[in-house]
Amino acid sequence: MTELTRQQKAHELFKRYQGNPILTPQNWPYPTNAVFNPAAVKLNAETLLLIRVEDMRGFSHLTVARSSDGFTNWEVDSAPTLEADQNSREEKWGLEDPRIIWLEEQKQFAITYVSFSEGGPVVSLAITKNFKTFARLGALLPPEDKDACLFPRRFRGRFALIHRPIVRGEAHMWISFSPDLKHWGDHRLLIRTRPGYWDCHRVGLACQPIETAKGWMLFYHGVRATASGAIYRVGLALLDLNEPWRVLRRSDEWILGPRATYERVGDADDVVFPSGAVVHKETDQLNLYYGAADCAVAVATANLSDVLDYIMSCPEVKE
Ligand code: BMA
Repeated sequence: MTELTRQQKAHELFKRYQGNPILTPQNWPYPTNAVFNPAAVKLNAETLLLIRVEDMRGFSHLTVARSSDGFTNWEVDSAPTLEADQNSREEKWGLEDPRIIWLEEQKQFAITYVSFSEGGPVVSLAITKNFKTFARLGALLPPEDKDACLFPRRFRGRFALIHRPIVRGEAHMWISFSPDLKHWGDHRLLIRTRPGYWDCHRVGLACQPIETAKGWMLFYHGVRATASGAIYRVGLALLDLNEPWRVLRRSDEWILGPRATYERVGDADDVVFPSGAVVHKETDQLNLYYGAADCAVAVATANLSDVLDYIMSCPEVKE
């Protein structure tokens, strides 16, 4: 496949839902400034989004919205679902950008989210069965850290976490390991920013890792700083199924970038920020849920098999 054919394929992979944005502050049962960056899972045949909601102080909390088709008729919880604990220094300035996976061993959902602590943003973990009651397991690693998600199972006896610390101003994606979800170590660089490319300034995990026959499909956001601000776009990588610290493929080009007005204009212009995905195996459909311009929630769809074909046509990553 030539460069141009592949770029064309990347460009056509995802279709924006024609009813976008699917959720805005106008759909909310209480006053908010913005609703964006949702985690997504399937629960009881419904699509459940756990959405970042920013209040008029500029602090965020997380609220559930449910829909039977994943596009329309959202039922939004009438009050915040998971709020910052006002007595906790870890959660002083709110909760942001959740990701969710089903932890097979615990038979519970694991939510990793950003807590805005006095010392900067940290990644915290909460588990739940029903999105009504939550057990908070605390911060996982020191600040500054964001964009984290667990994998649904252990690898060689250890849980694995993808996250994005900022070290010396550099923002690469890392993977770390833990025997008990509390003590984390064996930190390894996973995906770096690429000088010259669209993802030269920052990279961070987008939605939860998606298991496929060929490996873990990983959507990530990449940032380029420009004279008029940052542009957040989305790229794709493939990780080894049994050794997810090994990156097999990575797209040269982005597969989704700000184009629609609701993505180009908002509280933060030119941002598409996926943080949840739902795969419908029966129809091969992948719904990618994303925050648009830090204001609203939107969705784009693709066939999972097309996304897999595309990533297999991308360059192999040499370690
Ligand atoms: C990142 C995060 C996201 C936000 C994005 C664009 O650093 O804080 O929550 O959507 O910036 O503003």
